[in-house]
Amino acid sequence: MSEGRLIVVSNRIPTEAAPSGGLVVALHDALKERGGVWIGNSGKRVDAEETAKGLTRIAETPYERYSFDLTEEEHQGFYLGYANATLWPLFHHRTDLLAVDPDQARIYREVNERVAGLIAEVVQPGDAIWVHDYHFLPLAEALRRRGVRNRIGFFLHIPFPNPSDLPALSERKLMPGWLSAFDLIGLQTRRDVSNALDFLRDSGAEILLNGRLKMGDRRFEVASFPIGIDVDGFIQAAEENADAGEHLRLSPGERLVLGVDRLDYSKGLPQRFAAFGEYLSHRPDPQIRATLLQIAPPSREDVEAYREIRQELETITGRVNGEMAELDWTPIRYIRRNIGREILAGLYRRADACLVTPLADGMNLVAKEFVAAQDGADPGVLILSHFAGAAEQMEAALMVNPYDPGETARAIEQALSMPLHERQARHLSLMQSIREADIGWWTRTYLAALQKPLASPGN
Ligand code: GDG
Repeated sequence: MSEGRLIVVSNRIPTEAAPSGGLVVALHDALKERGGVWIGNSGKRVDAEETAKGLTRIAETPYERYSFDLTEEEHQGFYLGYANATLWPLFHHRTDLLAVDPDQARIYREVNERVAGLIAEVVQPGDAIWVHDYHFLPLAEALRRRGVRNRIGFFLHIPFPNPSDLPALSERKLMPGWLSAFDLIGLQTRRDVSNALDFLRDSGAEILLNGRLKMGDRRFEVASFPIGIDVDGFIQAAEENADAGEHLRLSPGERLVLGVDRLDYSKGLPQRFAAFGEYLSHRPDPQIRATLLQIAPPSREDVEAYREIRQELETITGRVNGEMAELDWTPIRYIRRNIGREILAGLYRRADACLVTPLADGMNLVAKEFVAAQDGADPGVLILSHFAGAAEQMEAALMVNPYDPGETARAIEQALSMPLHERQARHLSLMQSIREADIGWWTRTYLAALQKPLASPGN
C-alpha cells in the first residue's frame, strides 16, 4: 500500500534538531523515515492574539515540525487543570485527588478544537495521524467534525482508568464518542485493553473479533502495544559511563539501591522510602551499608497534589536519615533535579538494585533502562511493582506489592543477597523481554496496525 505522510501530535515537541529521550527519538526516527509533520505545544505562554497566528515552523529537519502556543488561561485550564488535575489522577486510580471544574473541562475541549483546526489545515489525503496521550482525547472527534476522513490513531501512555472509577468524570458520557472517532486506540497492557473494552461495551459498543468494535457508524480497534526503549543505545550509554558511580563516593562494600522517577504521587515514593527504612531497621547484619539514591526531578509543581508529595518525601527522608545516618553515611540521598542522561545510564549500571515501585504506571521505562544498563556478568536486581505496566512483560523481576513496605523491604534484602547465578538468570530473561519489544518494534507495529484498513464490515 502506498503510504502517505505521518502526522504526529503530542503535547510537547522537541525543539532541538536531533532530540534525545526514548519516545521522542522513536517518533523522530519514524518521521525521518516516512516523512511528515510533528505538531506539539511549544511550552510558551502568549496572549490570545498570538495564538490566532496558528502554527509556527520550528525546525528544518527531514520532516516538518510545527508548534502551537497556549495562553496562560489555556495552560491553567487545559494542561495543569483538566489534563493533570482531573484526567491524570482518574486514570491512575486516584479519584480522591480528582478536581471537578467545568471551566477547565471547557478549556480542555476548546484547546482540542483549536488544535484540530490547525491539523485540518495541514493534513492531506492519505496522511495517517498519530495522536499521543490524554491531553488530546477529543481530538479525533473534533477532526471528524471538520470532515477529516484520514486514519487517526491514538496512543495512551498512561493506564486506562478502571471502569468503576469513570463515573467520577463529569464528561464520562462524552468519552465513548471521543474514543470511537479514532481508528486505532493503542494502550500499554492487556489489563488496559480489558478495562477499555469493559467501558466501551457498557457504553453500547458492540465487540466484534480481535479487539474490533462497532459503535454507531464507527468501526475501530483497541489493542495493546507495550512501549519499549532503545536497548542498544542504552547499553552503549551505560558502558561509556560505567564510572559515573564514582561521583557518589560510596565506601568500600557499600550497596547502592536506585530509584529514578518524575516526582509524582503515582510513583509510590513515600511507600518506597518507608520500605527502605524498614529494610535498614531489620537488616540481618547491621554492618551492611546500603544507600538509597532517589533521583526525582520535579514536575507540574503548580498542581497542589505535587507540592504535597514533595513535602511528604522531605519529611520521610528527614526521619529515616535522622534515625539511621552515621557521620560517614547518609542512608537516603534524595536528588530533586534532573540528572544528565549519560550519567543516569552509568548510575543504573553501578546500582545493585533498582526500586521501580509505582502505585499505578502505564508502562515505566526506568525498569527497562535499568535492565539494559546492567553488566550481564554481574547484574543488579530489578524490584518491580505489580502495578507497573512493565510487570506484564518483565516477569523475571522481583515482584512486590508497593503498598506493603514489609514486602518491599524483604525484596530489598533478597536482591542484595541474591546469588550471582540467580541474578544472571533473571537478567538474561529480562533482557530477552526488553529486546523482543523495543522502541523500534513499538513504532513499527503500531504504525502497521494503523495503516491496515479494518476488515470488511460485519466480521
Ligand atoms: C509516561 C507514563 C510510560 C527520569 N528522571 C530523569 C530522567 N528520567 C527519564 C527516565 C525515563 C523517563 O524519564 C520516565 O519515563 P517513565 O516511563 O518511567 O514515566 P513517565 O514520565 O511517567 O512517562 C509511563 C511512559 O509515559 C512512556 O509511554 O512508560 O508509564 O507515565 O526515560 O530515564 N532522565 C534524565 N534525568 C533525570 O533526572 N536524563
